[in-house]
Amino acid sequence: MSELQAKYLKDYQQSDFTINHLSLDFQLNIPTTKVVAISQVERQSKQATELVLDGEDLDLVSVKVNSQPASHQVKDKQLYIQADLDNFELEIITHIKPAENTALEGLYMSDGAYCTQCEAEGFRRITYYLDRPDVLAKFDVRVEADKTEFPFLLSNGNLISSGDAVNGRHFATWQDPFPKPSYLFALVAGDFDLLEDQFTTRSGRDVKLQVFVDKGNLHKAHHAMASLKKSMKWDEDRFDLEYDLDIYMIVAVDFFNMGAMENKGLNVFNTKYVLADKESATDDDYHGIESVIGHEYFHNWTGNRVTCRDWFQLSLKEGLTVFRDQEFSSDVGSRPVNRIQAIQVIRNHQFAEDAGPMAHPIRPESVIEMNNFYTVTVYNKGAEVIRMMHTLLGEKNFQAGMKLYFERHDGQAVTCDDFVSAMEDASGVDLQQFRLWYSQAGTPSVAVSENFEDGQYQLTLTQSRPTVAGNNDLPMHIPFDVELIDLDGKSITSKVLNFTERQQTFTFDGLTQKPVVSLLQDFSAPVKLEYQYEDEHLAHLMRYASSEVARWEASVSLFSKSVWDNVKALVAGKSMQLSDIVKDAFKGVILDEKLDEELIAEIMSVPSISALVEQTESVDLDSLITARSFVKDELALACEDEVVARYHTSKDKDIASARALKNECLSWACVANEEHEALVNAQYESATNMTDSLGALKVASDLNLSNRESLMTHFENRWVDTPLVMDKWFTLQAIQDSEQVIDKIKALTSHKAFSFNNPNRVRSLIGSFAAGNIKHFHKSDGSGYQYLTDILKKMNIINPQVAARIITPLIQFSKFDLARQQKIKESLQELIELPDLSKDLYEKVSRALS
Ligand code: B3K
Ligand code: ZN
Repeated sequence: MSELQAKYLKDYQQSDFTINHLSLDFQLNIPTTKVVAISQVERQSKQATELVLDGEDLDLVSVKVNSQPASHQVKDKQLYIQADLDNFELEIITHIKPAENTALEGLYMSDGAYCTQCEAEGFRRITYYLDRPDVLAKFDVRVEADKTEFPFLLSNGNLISSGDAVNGRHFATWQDPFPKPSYLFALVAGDFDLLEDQFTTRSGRDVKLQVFVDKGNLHKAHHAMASLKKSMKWDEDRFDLEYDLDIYMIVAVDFFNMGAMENKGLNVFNTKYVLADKESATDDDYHGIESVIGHEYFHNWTGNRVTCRDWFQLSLKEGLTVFRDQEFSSDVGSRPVNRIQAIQVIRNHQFAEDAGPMAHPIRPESVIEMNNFYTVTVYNKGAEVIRMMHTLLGEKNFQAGMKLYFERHDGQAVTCDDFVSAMEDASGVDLQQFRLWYSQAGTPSVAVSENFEDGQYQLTLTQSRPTVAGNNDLPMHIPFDVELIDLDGKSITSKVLNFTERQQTFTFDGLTQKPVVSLLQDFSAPVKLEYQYEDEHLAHLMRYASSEVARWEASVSLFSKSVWDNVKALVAGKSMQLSDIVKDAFKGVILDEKLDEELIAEIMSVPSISALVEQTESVDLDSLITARSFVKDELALACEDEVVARYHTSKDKDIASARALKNECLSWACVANEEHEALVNAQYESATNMTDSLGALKVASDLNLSNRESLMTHFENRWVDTPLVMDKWFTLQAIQDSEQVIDKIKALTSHKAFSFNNPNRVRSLIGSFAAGNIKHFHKSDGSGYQYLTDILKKMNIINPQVAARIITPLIQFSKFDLARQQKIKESLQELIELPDLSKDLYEKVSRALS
């Protein structure tokens, strides 16, 4: 049971031993692969006489110290070796079984190719090692495998030699000149199509670029390659950072637990974030690929050159790298649209995590299974924390801070505090109070009140935080961006307030009339706002706020307020209604010729049910669903002529923003009147790209139009052999509004394109049902919960990481009624009693039940 014990940040200690060089030799074979690991070990503390290494699911063959068999013992997934020496060579031979590894951690098979995933603690499934990020070694790797089956043998760094071996086998040796922790190790062996290109860094070094994809997919690798070159150039221009090896490889595999992995010089990617052509990938897919390719590339400096001291510091590399990829996407694309999407992740997902049993600060203090902490809190709230520092320091000081950070820490494994100190020292800005963002969990709330008298406008801000275990209740440093707008829509002033006390009043003088205020512009801090808006006020902001993000923000508030007003009406037994102010505000946006089409599309894609659930403490789900449908229907009816007209004007433009708007218009048109179904058919039939065909199909499916079945069948037949496209089809099936949806999903798990062993498939069918079909997942009879529980029991054995991801909607139950909560708890109880419950699920389920 000791592995179910939490580990604590406060217990961190340096390792008694370090390893400065590791040579690995892989004899790749099925069923048994042999791994020889030779470490050069250095003792750091004279008192230490025993070296303790991590290892899991390994068959230990031998242990030698300085070429002599060494006394050792294996206990609780650790290997204890007697070692009363300051320096020695340790040789360990292990046997592993990659084809049986369905957890996809360590060395495993994806569609006949060997590949690895070592972050966070997967390297210990390859050999016994000091598997912790603060032990940095230079790696030499020799890989040997059958030559015909596995023509490409890849690892980190530079290729040193290759050639034939006996019995139709061949080998390659690789050397990585940069010391690295074990989590950045990678190995790939397989048969691929290869796209090659090159990039000349600004100091004039030539870097070979390679993208490896499954046979037959070469034509889908070009966007990934272009994105890589764009990322390399951007990091030089904006962050003054250049690539450091002679080669950069990306391998796309279909079996992958996450999006991608930044292994030094050899990134392994989920095919979802590499493969794209116009026919099979949507504009969103293209955007996702560019941003994930960027993200992994940017890790080369923020993560690889400077890494984490321990896993509690994960946000050091992830928060910072998400901030960097968001800035990349904003510099090369639309800044407001990228910002809107980032804000939605925080509001709709991170706030939910913060309000649920897995709430943790961006630097967690205790962890049972590290893989459970690759979260929206560590990543996305972490990025917001970096963004706030950027706001407080400004671009110039922020870049000076980055420079100082690299000067001080290149080649080291450091802490979040080291990063903040570099920012502080380079800028002279005091970040002492700001550091609370790293240690306090939970979402702060800011209550706003205002007063206008004699030309003076006063804004009083009061901050509070929910009680979360381990939190001290100290006020935070919140950069609070406001704009004051006059009644004619002209901007009076706009500034970032330094809000540092529990309550603070800010005064604006010399006004002639009471202004309309735009609060927390650009979402300048990840906080909740408490402010009583009037419809007129929001409609004014939708029209006149200088910031496009603020205009979108006002539309979200206006739509949400309309829904909540109608929920109240329902509960009071009154009839629902929607004011002309709301209808006119949306109509105004749809007719606006000057606004970016993608922004209009964002405004039209009004908050989902789950986004609305996040805005409240407790929810009457049935009333919420009714009220939301009412508001959406009324809006669509009021704007029917305008959306049909706008549909036709954007219909034939070959740009992503026009396609986004067109698809929103199509959906609104069909909500207003099913007669527009003809437009859906026409668009589906004439589509020349996936954005258009999926857009039409989604409208037919979401609204249950009469053409739904025929279009779904056509799409299935067309794409049944293209897994990533089938994922889109599985998702539409999973989120449909049908009383039979669970039976349909059950039947689809036997579809020839589905496999429980493939995380993308499981997420697209089961994950989307639980997270995206609120109405049927939370059906009051508990059938949704029971179905997910059955799947979780199965996935607990096949792939614990995937199980622990898709359980999220089941543990975030605090807002639902007691009858639903009771049913959920019964399901969780069933899980906690499983005899072979993984650490991953144990941590989440036990926190949810306690
Ligand atoms: N660092 C990896 C994530 C590893 C997840 C391990 N469970 C991808 C990324 O954030 O870039
Ligand atoms: Zn990352």
